[in-house]
Amino acid sequence: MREGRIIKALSGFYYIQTPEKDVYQTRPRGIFRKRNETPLVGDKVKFTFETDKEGTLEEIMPRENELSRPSVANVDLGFVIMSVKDPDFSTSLLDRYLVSLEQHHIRPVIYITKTDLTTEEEYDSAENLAEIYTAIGYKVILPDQHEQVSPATLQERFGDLVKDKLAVFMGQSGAGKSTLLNSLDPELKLKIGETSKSLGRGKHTTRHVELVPLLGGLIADTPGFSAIQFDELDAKDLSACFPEIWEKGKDCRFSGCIHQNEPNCAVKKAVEEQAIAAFRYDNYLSLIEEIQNRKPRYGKKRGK
Ligand SMILES: Nc1nc2c(ncn2[C@@H]2O[C@H](COP(=O)(O)OP(=O)(O)OP(=O)(O)O)[C@@H](O)[C@H]2O)c(=O)[nH]1
Ligand SMILES: [Mg+2]
Ligand SMILES: [Zn+2]
Repeated sequence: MREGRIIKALSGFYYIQTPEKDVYQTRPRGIFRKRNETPLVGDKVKFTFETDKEGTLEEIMPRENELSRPSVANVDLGFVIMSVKDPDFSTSLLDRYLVSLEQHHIRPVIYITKTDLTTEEEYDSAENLAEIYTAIGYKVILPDQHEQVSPATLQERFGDLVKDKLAVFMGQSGAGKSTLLNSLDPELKLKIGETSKSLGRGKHTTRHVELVPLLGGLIADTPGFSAIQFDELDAKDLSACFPEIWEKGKDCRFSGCIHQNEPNCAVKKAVEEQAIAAFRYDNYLSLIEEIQNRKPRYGKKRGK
């Protein structure tokens, strides 16, 4: 029995990389299907091998965490890749990605792409947003407006962030996830797609999750998505996914305050005093309402 990590899942095969960097193409044992258990990219696993290329996936080690969109296990770091335009920047979408990571206690990093396409004014507003999110406590990477992209400058920018970690790149289709990975390592030659000019949307070029060795760790390129559901999140737990709201919420009159309609709410006061950005609070409120209006789910969580 050998140990490794699933780096790719495709057409019923699981590709397992060993610590020595050998890759085996494996089929899972029937027992996984019987138990309704699906191996995920990122899983640490045990496998047996028949040849030096093929084998059988025998056992999945316990997971530290599990993201469902993108579908990856044992994630240390989530890069939210947001384009300033094509597709347009949306704080409401950004906040949804952040919540989906915060919910799983995965550290988010915000990376802004396509700054080369901006006017001065658009770049200024991107800088302004970067400042707001930095003040909240997030690491934000905002490239210069007209910089020469090279693997060396990018590697310097990422520094040791990814070293020994499993990171995922997540974001809308067309945001530039695969492009950024190719810029980090031109050997990768990941497929990239045009953004539709008329719709300003990406074309879902990346179709499966794949881990690539980069910057001393592993990074997952993932298919773009913008629909995020929060089926597992209760209204009372949402404020923990907004660090600045969580912090101010400690001073609320009621201990169970969800900062919606309660009197003497320290969060609402902070918004009035502009200590919390109004758009962040608005995004928080829309999510609270979405959760409150969610249809109750019956029965067990559906297996995938
Ligand atoms: N001008 C400019 N174009 C970019 C930049 N990054 C990506 N693009 C373009 O944006 C389009 C989409 O890029 P992709 O890397 O395929 O986007 P993706 O996020 O991987 O998209 P999916 O795989 O569909 O999720 C391509 O035409 C890229 O050339 C950038 O920094 N500047
Ligand atoms: Mg892609
Ligand atoms: Zn409150």
